[in-house]
Amino acid sequence: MDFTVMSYNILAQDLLEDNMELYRHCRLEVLDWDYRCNILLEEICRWAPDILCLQEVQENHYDTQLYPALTQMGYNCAYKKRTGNKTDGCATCYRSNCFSEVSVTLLEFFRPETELLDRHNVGIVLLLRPLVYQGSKVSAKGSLLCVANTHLLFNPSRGDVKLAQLAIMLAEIDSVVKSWKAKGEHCNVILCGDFNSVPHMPLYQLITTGELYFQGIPAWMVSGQKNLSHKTDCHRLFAPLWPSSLGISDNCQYVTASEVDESHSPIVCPGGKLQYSHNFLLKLRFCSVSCVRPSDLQVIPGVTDNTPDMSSRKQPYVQRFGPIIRHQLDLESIYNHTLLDCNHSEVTTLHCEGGATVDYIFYSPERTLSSDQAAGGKFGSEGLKLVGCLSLLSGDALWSMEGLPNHTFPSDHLCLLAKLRLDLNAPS
Ligand code: KL2
Repeated sequence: MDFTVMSYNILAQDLLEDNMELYRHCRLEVLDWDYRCNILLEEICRWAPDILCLQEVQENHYDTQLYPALTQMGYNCAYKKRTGNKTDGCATCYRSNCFSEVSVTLLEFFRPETELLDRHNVGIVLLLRPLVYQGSKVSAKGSLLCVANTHLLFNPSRGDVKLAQLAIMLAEIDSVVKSWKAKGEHCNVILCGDFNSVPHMPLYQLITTGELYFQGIPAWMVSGQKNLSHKTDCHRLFAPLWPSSLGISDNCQYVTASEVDESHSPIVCPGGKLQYSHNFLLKLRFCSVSCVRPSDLQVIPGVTDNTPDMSSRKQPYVQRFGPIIRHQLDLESIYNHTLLDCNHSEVTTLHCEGGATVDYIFYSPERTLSSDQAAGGKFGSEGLKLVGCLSLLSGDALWSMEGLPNHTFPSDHLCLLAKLRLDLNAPS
């Protein structure tokens, strides 16, 4: 079964009006909501994705224009507005003749009891089962599809918050996948949205490699949106990134109360001082980041020209207790962030202050089964096969059409669109 997924930040009108200086280059008519809304719906109609993940969906526009139009086009929709006083949120829609809904979770990243999680971003995790048509008979069949959609915090200097928001998202996906695995069903994952982070930087690395060594990294570096290395008061990341009371492990999995790793939590001593365990403090002594020197480091003879002693990293406990966050989902990006000419970077968003890739569709890629699994009687393959995707454009190409938004593209983001193949005979 082939199906298409679109991820699209449609630029909420209230955010556009709050940040008008970003759209100085635009003709006024392309900033008008009704004008943009028409082009947007035309664009969705043209590509007719089977699954549609939208960000920056303003609640009043969703209620009065988008929801009615999308329903008319055959979509079922889930919507989650941001908490706090912002007026937009995320919407995930799917064609009701392609999928049936198994479950939906609306996630809020704002956690009043966790100081770090004080921002009002949200996410949606939807579990879908493909509908298969055989003659006139329709049946729900084949592997489940977990579709997660989010818009992470924008603030370029708060990578620590972005990582914690991502961890909540990953923990929710993990728990859906695990609970179905326990029932013997395999579940493929699609994670998409606006991550406000650029390719190959730490947040992206965590998603695509399943692992991030974060100790000592400056918070701005996590997303890489802006180089803030000139700031002297820059905040760095130290373990633990979030308190164990959040209920999420450094494997980005929910932990039950009995599993909470006490070694991470400091003991509060009389007088309010925090006391950390010996093991926890050992983790902080050596970190790879302390061996990486900034290229513009001022040379002080005998001090900054000394070569860091990498042999100290060979000490066994450095590997065993390194402050690392991980996740167990196997995720790959649909786009590789360079255009086919190899000379230009893809951009997914562009305005006066520049262009970048911050939007992604990640998916569970097809992996060939090991001979053991094959011998165990499993046939077919797990994972999704990438059939194709809609090309993005370079910043130069977009500036040659007056930047974003313009008469063709109604948002300051482009849509991402992928066609994927699901093996309906996959082992379950
Ligand atoms: O980068 V975005 O646009 O994914 O396209 O996500 C945020 C920004 C969105 C939601 O908070 O609003 C935009 N400067 C530029 N853009 C901003 C700012 C800002 N100070 N604040 C919010 N946004």
